[in-house]
Amino acid sequence: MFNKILIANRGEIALRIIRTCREMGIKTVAVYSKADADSLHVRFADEAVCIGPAASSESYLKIPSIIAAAEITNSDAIHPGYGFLSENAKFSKICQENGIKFIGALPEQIEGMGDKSNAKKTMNDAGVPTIPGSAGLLKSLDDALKVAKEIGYPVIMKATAGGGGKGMRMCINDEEVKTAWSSARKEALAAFGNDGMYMEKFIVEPRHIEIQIAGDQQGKVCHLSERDCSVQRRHQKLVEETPSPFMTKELRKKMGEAAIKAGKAVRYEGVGTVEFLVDKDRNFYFMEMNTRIQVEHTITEEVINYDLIKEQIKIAFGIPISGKNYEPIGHAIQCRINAEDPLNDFRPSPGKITEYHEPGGHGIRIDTHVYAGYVIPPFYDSMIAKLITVAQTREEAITKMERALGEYIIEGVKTTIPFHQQLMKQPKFRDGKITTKFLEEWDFKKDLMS
Ligand code: MV4
Repeated sequence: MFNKILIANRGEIALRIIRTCREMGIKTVAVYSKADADSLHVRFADEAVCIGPAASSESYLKIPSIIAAAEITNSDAIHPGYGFLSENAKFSKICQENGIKFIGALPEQIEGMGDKSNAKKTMNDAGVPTIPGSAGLLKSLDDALKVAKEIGYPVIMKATAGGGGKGMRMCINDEEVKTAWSSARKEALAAFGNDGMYMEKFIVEPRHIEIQIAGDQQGKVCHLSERDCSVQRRHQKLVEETPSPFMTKELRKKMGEAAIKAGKAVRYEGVGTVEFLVDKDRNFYFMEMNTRIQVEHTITEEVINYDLIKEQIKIAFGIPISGKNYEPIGHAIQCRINAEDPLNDFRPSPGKITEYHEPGGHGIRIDTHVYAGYVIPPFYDSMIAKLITVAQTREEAITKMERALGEYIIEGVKTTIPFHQQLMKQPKFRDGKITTKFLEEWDFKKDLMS
């Protein structure tokens, strides 16, 4: 097994990885910016190296500093966590060239899936259902208008380098396609340095359901069931759950098989996620493939009783997976606790946590790096904890979540706890009638202030 792993990340995920390494008898190296000198990941790792100033671009994203830290500490692998360098093909390649195992996807897999139009073509060729639309990139405005006429309005224009909604436009007529053709390309060029666009039929009020997969170096791929991430605000997930309240045994089998096909098509190594859009008639379509461990991996771990970080490390070392597909047992829900003010457009609320008390008891899991007296720096993302409840049924998991949210004390900063408390009471949420449009339609400010 690996002797020592460097963790190129911070916050709760750095701690999460350190914990599994300790259980596996693997030594750990933390890297940190000057703003994170007092962080728990620095204290809990066996060694720690300061890699630069607070700005991510000068620390957690600075490839030469991270490689240098790996070399001076004699680390034989790097775990990138999520965000930062986790889906950076260049970094994966540089690790490879320096004889350091990157615990994540191969450079060509990251690159292939990072270009969305290319990823869609790969999946379509492999027999994974995709949304009707342009065959590859749009060549001109006339081409865009022609495709729109063929598939019929509404359509959606997407940036091939996009994801997360940037450079994406829904259009209901020729006029909107004309406007989008220039504005979306401009936005994509500014954001990604790439203005390639493709077009699809617009799926009305879809659900976002993703399938967790694992693939090994021997070419075996299995699926670890689904997560429903339909509760999102401006493409930021707020709540995730598994199983999906919309899932049926038959649909899980079909989506699981499609996800395995997707993994096999790129000879996927490691754990990954295949995201699908699911329409009201339970037609499902490939959307994107994520080649990293995700924030919401926790809920899958709870319902299949399986440490996904351990699996990543084993696969990276060359150990074959069992190849068994998993069905969820029970129900798990995760609420993302962010240091944000839900009454003020979810504006970040960094600063000192003056009081802190965590909920506990049966069926509660909290993944966090914060504690009483911790100062949340303003430089990084605002997620400060993941609160996960596990129970036999969805109803019980929701009840447990309400109980846990009520016990959670975080003072000194604004958090999303009150938002989640209101959400858990919403009849539509309780009935599982959630699509990606749910948060747009719910006037949560009114409920938060009453
Ligand atoms: C769509 C769609 C409807 N129809 N594609 C949003 C982010 C990007 N990954 C893809 N997205 C969407 N693509 C078609 N053909 C609706 C969305 C979408 C969405 C998808 C998943 C979760 C939340 C969403 C919120 C708004 C729009």
